[in-house]
Amino acid sequence: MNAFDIIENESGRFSSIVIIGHIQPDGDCIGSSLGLKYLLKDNYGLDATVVNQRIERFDFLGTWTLPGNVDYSDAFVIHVDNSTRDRSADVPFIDAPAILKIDHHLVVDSYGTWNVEEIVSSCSEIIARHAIEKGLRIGQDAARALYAGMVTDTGRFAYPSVDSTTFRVAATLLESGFDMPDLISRIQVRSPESVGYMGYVYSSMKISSGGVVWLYVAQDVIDRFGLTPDKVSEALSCMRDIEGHPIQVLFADLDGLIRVEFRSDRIDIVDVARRFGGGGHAFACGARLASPSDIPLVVEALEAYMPKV
Ligand SMILES: [Mn+2]
Repeated sequence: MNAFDIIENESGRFSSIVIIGHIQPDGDCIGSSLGLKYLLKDNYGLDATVVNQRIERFDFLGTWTLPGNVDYSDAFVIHVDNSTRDRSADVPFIDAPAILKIDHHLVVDSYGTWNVEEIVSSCSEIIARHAIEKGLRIGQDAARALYAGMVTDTGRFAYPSVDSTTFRVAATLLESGFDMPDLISRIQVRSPESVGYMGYVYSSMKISSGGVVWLYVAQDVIDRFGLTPDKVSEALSCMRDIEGHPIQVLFADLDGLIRVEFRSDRIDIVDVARRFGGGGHAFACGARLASPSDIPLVVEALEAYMPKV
């Protein structure tokens, strides 16, 4: 079902439209939520409120409301890029009378009244493709936001999730005429602190005896470089480039727990994430640990998935 059919047919019965992303927002979360907001305004004259946590790097794409400021009692909620209800940027959304879930992660929690769940490269790709199939007008602001989501969630169109449809959708977005090189340079720009952190990552990451690349970013490091959670995750882009080591895992102190992010080059490791209470995609997933003493257990569990040579 086309997501815009659902919005067209159902949203008018409610006093507001609210678009929400997941906690610790990334480019796809911000891009898909703002891109959808612009599409609704340009094509239907609908004003939607976007709710996300702040992520400075994407401020140039638009404005949104911070969690905790929205009344959901008569809201039509569109939740984007979020697999499970507990990962929402604004958990009280679940009490809204109407929820449209649009997501591209493995399906574990169909929390919507309507669920548009497609396993493709990004949530932005779903929204853009539905808009194209529906014949909607895609203005430069919408195209730029959706393209930002696509380009960041695919590692610049390099991940295995990219297929020919991804490029067809991206091509249509480019036809709107937004300044693509300017967008890419805004996304790629790094602060001096961020470059310092990359230096730390390259000199501190480890390769276990079984070949898994891992790094634990403790609170003192986070403080030293002034890192937000999404900045911490940028370590993964350094860790995945080591020849012959297709599995990486990043541990970082976060809110009294240890956030774990798993990545692999086409090896299905999501069972390890699930074993430690997490989930996600086959090649990109996450979990939380209560204590650093569990780190060796996670690394050891991943070693069993390394290709045998
Ligand atoms: Mn995404």
